[in-house]
Parts: sequence; C-alpha cells; structure tokens
Amino acid sequence: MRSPESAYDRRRLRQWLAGEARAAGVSRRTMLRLLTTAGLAGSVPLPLGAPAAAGPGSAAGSAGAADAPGAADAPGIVKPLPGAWFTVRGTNAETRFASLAETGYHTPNERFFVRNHTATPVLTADDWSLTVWGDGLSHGRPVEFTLDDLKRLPAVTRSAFVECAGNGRGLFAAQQGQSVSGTAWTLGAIGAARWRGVRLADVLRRAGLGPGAVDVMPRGLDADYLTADGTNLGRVRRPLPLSKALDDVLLVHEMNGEPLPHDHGHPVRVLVPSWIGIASIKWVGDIQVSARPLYSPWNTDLYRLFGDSHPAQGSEPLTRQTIKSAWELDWDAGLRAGTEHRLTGRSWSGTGGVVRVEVSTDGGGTWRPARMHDTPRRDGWVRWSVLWRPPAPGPYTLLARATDSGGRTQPDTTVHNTQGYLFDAVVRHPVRAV
Ligand SMILES: Nc1nc2c(c(=O)[nH]1)N[C@H]1C(S)=C(S)[C@@H](COP(=O)(O)O)O[C@H]1N2
Ligand SMILES: [Mo]
Repeated sequence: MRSPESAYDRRRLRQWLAGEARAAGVSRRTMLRLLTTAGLAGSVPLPLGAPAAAGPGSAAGSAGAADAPGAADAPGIVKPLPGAWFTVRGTNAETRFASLAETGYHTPNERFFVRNHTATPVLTADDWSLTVWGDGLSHGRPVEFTLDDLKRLPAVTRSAFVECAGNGRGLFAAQQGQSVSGTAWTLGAIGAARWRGVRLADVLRRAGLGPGAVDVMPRGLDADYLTADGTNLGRVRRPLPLSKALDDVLLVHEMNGEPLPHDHGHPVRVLVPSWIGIASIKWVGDIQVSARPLYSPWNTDLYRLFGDSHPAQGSEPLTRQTIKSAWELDWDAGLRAGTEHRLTGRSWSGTGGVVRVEVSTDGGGTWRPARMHDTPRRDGWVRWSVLWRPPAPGPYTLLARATDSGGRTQPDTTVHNTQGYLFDAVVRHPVRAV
C-alpha cells in the first residue's frame, strides 16, 4: 500500500515534470535519483548546473547570529549540561532517560535534548523577523512578520514531543551488530513540551497564500552546515507539503510557559507534530512558499532510508516518527535483589497514541502488562510502571514493547538503513541485581 507521503512525493515529481522549467535548487544528482526512482530517467531534460535555491537576498531575517558561548563540553550549546541530565555527543546533547523519572509529563526545558547541526545562534526577539516569500504567494512579494505581528494572530497551545529521526541509532550497532552513520544516540533524543504559538496556516494566509502553492520550506538562521567532507549544504531547511503545513504545524515562541530558550529556537521555531525532529526548524528566519516542489539535502540525501532493504535510490522522504519505549533507568543500573522495585518508563509513537505496553524482566521469556499512567494521545507519550522483585543477584535484561492505536507493535528488530533512522525494535535494557 502506498503511504500518503509516497503519493505526495510522486505528485510533486509529476508537478516538476509537468515542466515548470526552473530547477529550484535541485542538484543534477538528486534529480537523476528521483527520476530513476520514478522510472523516468532519460525521459526528461535536466537543468545543468542549476543554481542553489536563492532566497530574497538578505531578507531572510535581520537578526544577527552572534557566536554562542558554548558549554565547555558541547560547543555551541548555550544552556548548562550537567552530567546527571545529559550525555554530550558532538554538537548535540542527549537527555539521560533515567533523569526523566524525576520529571512529570512534560520535559523541563533545562533537561530537553539539543540537536544542533552547527551552533545555537543567540538571537534577540526585538531584532527578529520572519520573511514569507516565493512564487506560491498570490502577489509574489515577500511579507515580513515581527514577533508582535505573530502574537496578534489567534494563540494556540498544545503538547507535543520533538524526537530526532536518529533517536535510538546507537542500538543498530549495540543490539543488531550493524554499522550506521550519524550520532549514536541511545533513546534520549526526545522531549515532550507544552508549546504556545500560532498556526502556520494563519501566517501563510495572512501572507497571501496563492492557489498554486504546493510546498513550503522554513529555513533556520543558524550558520551554513558543512558536512564532514567539507561540502556546504547551506542553512538548515526542509520542505513541507502544503497539506501538512496547513494542518497542524505551528510557529511557536513559548516552551513550557517560558520564552523559547536559545538552544530550542529562540525566538521562534516551527513545530511539526508527530513528524521527525528535522521538520521542526529552529530559529526560523524565512519560509519559502512555492508553486513547484522544493528539495533540500534534508529531504533528498538525508532523512530517507538507504541500504540493501530499501529502493536503490532511497525511500520517500521520512515524515512521521515511529514507535518506541524506554525505561527510566541507566544502562546496567544496579537494583537490590529480593526487594520490590517500582520501575518506570515511557512509550510513544508518531502514528497514534500508545494503548498498551507489555514488559519482560526475564529477557523476553515471559511478558505482562505495564500499568499505564497517561491517556493515549497522538503526538504524546504515555508513562507506565511495573513492580519487580529481582529474585537473586545477577544480570537481567528488561524489555518493554508498545502497541499504538493504529495496531502497530514494536518489532524484535529494525530493518537496517545506512543512516540509522527510525529505530523501533524492542530494546534489551541490561540491569544488575546486587
Ligand atoms: N535551524 C535548525 N533547526 C533544526 C536543527 C538545526 O540544527 N538547525 N536541528 C533539527 C533536528 S535534526 C532536530 S532532531 C530538532 C531538535 O530540536 P531541539 O534541539 O529543540 O531538541 O531540531 C531540528 N531543527
Ligand atoms: Mo534530528
């Protein structure tokens, strides 16, 4: 069965092929790959040496990106990263899942994971503006919004998690013996917050959304991203289909009742509920509205599934998050044998609320239901608990397996992909009874 996203991708490709002639920043290589995927290579003339998508010059936000004072151990992250809460991974900070046991449903801003391609730009709300531009606007002229302009639109508050597409990536190696590229997160590249902002739909309509628009592409004000081999991919940006943009996407300026912290996109970020984290562009400075399909490295070479089990030219661009569970325990946590413990964890899914969690304390031999503490909600997680008395000292393996409202259950293994996205397998969590 084709997913709506796949149908969407094909529609975009058809629109492209229908001959809106200009290449909107698509590399020849990318175009060739897309055409090959669609079985159309050779049938369409390719624009040679197409220029990178050009923004409206300096209109892409007037805020200056000052160099962020980085924490000593994570260059570019502004907030403190105490070891009890975070594991630093390059320019990123992973939340230690065990530290969430002390928190409620929402992840405190201080403990929320940070995924930075480069460094947090320290921006000032007063200097910030958002430029909405592109040939998908009916009048074709760029429109600017200040934060005060946004705040005059109807306010929306909602809870949602933001989770990196690579969350759990380290388990491809640790649990499945497979090598993948990218940050080797365990399970803490996720946080849930209460966000406040405005509907992107309201902003787009206010900007003069035209009938021909098909894609919108928010872009961050952080620095250009250079890959390990030195290729400049430009500023972080990823197209969204207009249908999603008009559905439930927000532009948010508050996180858990506070102004959005610097590391999480101050003063304004995009929030794309239930989709992979890269869709939720931080420090958004401009949004291109296009009558043609848009491409960026973040929906072509990145954030698709590549590898032996996937189409030679990659899957469709990833959209919704997958399903996962995590124990609020350190790896190899010590638990007293012969004592009853109340163990806790969380489960979530991008395709529906989690309705059932089963746990095993004997490495998967026997299973029993966990006690659920939250109502299943789309875009949210559920907290759960289970009582367990380790019978004798020694090593044990804890497992938790979630099922969502769509009937999807975590599998035993995740199909490999070279960039380690969307790990969804039941995690084997080692503990020691002492
Ligand atoms: N401008 C910009 N937006 C960005 C990123 C970035 O590096 N720059 N990282 C993305 C990725 S990959 C993820 S997972 C989320 C992480 O959001 P957080 O740092 O607030 O937890 O932000 C997304 N938005
Ligand atoms: Mo991410």
